[in-house]
Amino acid sequence: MKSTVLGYPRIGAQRELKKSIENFWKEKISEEELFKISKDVRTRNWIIQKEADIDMISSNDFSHYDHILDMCITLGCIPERFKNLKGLQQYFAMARGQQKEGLDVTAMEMTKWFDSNYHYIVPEFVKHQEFSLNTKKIVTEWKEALALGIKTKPVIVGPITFLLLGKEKEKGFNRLELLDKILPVYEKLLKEIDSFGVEYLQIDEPVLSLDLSKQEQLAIVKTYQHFSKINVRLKIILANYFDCYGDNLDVAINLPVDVFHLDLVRCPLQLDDILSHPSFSTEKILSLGVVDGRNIWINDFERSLKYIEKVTEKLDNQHIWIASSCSFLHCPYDLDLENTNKKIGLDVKQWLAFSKQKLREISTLKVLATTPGNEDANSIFNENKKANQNRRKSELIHNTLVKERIDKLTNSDSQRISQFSDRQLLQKETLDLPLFPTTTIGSFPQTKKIRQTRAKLKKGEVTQEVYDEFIRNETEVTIRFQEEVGLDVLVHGEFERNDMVEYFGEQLEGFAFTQYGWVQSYGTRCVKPPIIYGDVSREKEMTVKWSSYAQSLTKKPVKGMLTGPVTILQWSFVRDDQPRSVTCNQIACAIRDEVKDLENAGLKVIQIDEPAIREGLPLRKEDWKNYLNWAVKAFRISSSGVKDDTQIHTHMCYSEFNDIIESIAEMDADVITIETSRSEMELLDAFVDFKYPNEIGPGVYDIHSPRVPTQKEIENLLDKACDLLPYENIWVNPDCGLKTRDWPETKSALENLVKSARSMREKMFQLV
Ligand code: THG
Ligand code: ZN
Repeated sequence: MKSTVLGYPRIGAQRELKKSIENFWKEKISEEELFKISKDVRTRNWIIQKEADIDMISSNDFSHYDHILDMCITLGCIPERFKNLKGLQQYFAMARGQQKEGLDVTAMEMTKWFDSNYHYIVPEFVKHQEFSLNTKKIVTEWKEALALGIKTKPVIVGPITFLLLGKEKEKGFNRLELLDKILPVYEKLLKEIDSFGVEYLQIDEPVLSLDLSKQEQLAIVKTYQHFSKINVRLKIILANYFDCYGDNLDVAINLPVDVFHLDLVRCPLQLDDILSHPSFSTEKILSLGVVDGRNIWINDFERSLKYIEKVTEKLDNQHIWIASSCSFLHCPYDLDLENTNKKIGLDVKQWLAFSKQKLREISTLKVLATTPGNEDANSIFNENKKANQNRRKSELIHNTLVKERIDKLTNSDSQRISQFSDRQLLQKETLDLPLFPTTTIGSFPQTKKIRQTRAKLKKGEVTQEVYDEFIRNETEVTIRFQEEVGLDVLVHGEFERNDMVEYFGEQLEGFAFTQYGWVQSYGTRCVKPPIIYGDVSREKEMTVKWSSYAQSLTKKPVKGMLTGPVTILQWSFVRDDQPRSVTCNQIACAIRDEVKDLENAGLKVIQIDEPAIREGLPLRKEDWKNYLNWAVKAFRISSSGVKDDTQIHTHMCYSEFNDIIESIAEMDADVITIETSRSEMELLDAFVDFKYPNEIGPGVYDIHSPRVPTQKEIENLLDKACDLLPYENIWVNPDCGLKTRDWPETKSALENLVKSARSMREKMFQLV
């Protein structure tokens, strides 16, 4: 029996890597210094895993930005516009675009990694795509670990996942047709790392958790048959995670691979399916993903051991591995860093395990399964059992008032008073906005000063009064800025907030939150997901103070800014002891009360962001309907308590809308702003085909890149949007919040945005 982990977080326990890369971008440190830090991060990760008695430790799970981007480099899948660049400069230009040294290239697209809050860079394919092998990263990391005495298993993304997660940038071909071109490159890769003495190679094919077509399944078969015929000694671990093999099981179980990994957290039922499958083979190793890589609760040892026992009836110990369900990329580093205080009490802490603690869980499970008499392991087992028992019974978790309110919800709680067309007329009167109204998505640059001041408040180095005065000032400056630039619907800038989910989590009951529980979201950007451990309620107003202060400064309408229930749910670590839908309704009621308080405080426009509604979709289509039903309903519960002339906005990003457009329409927000610029408005198609009736703000520039869009570029996009949608319904706004941008580029970009809206208005006057 072996213990194994599919991948480890890579941002650094203290976010060292994040900070170094950002310093490298600012030219504060050299490439050499950056590489030294990244090597430290890898080294520490390997040593931590070794010290926790993990037998099979990954390499190439590290990344300076994203592992799919790394795979693009490994396979020489580099879009033409980056061809003149080299090394790290090329790498980061692909990730973020570049607008310096005479170059002006846009970044590659980014999108959500399955149903997680991680974003990957989308590979770009052209019809005559060529691939070429670059093993530098894989080999370097393998050798580095070897120098520490650790023989790692390199992790790569498999060809089918790589192709399917990418995108055709030209018409007239299907990316799967590139398989014949990409396989020889993978073959070379296998041969080369085999020559170094690599014993196991983990090939990730999480697309096996999706509904695959016959053709896609055949491509999988072809790929792994091809690999099995290559003359190498190395053994292949096929890793699927995030859901069952499902309809792909018949195909997958017959693949000629050496190790077959199962995510038993997301899909425990598949274990029986596999053990009783006619093609089940006692020759293959089963890697049992029993320790959750997507959540932070301690393992239930009793349950995990039951799974393992079941397998030991069919397989000898040599053919069983105990594993994480997926990579720990989605878990924070180390619970030991957390002090217990009011944020995370001792009670809650004993129920939690982060990456480092989960390593120990995996190796303990192995000991429990192989040497049942081991005393240390047994005392850990007893502790684990006790903690799980007292969690089930804990009074911290249950709030009768909340449960009663959820039970009493009726249909009228998720229904606006009048239909959209009537509301639209009333809102036009109340708000008196021009054609092509301009707005932003909510946040303005979170400068270093702001982050530092917040950190000082937390450390007690400034008083609440000084902090509030500081935020008041920032807010006022931002209101004046927006007035000067000429925006129509203003925002307060969200300077008082850390993160759009963390901020609410901190103020709601039933949430705990961490100090160092960072998880990579994209590139160097991290989030600190709150932990929902109990029934959720709102004890007091959360946002009214700052929103109404901002409104008091200006005659223009200010938008109140809230995060929607589905997004709060999706971006938190959620309880696993009740259905997600129940937790979501509890959050929805809390947000509903906040919406009403904002309305009472005089805010006429209120935005309830739901950027995560799409990523919450189950991976398999058969489960979609149920999810969309409760998710849309939760949004409507949160948004339906207001008067007709209060304008409800929502915002979404990183989403393909085609397959959920009906549900988006059912959300019935008066205005939706969406991310569309990186795809050149392609994402609008869904709204057009559906004849989406409500107002819509297709994002006109990509805020993830420091690049400033020209007025012409923005106008072109707006022209495109006007070709597609009724112009009276179009809003003009960036793709997303401006939190990660600096002021100078924000100013130039918004000036261009307002100019282009004005120019559009003139054009329309000339037309009519
Ligand atoms: N919050 C949460 N999840 C998200 C987003 C968010 N997922 C999708 C999208 N937005 C991802 N985007 C970002 C954008 C910015 C940051 C994180 C995710 C960010 N993080 C700061 C950093 O890493 O420097 C840390 C924030 C802080 O200092 O508190 O800026 O908005 N939950
Ligand atoms: Zn957004």
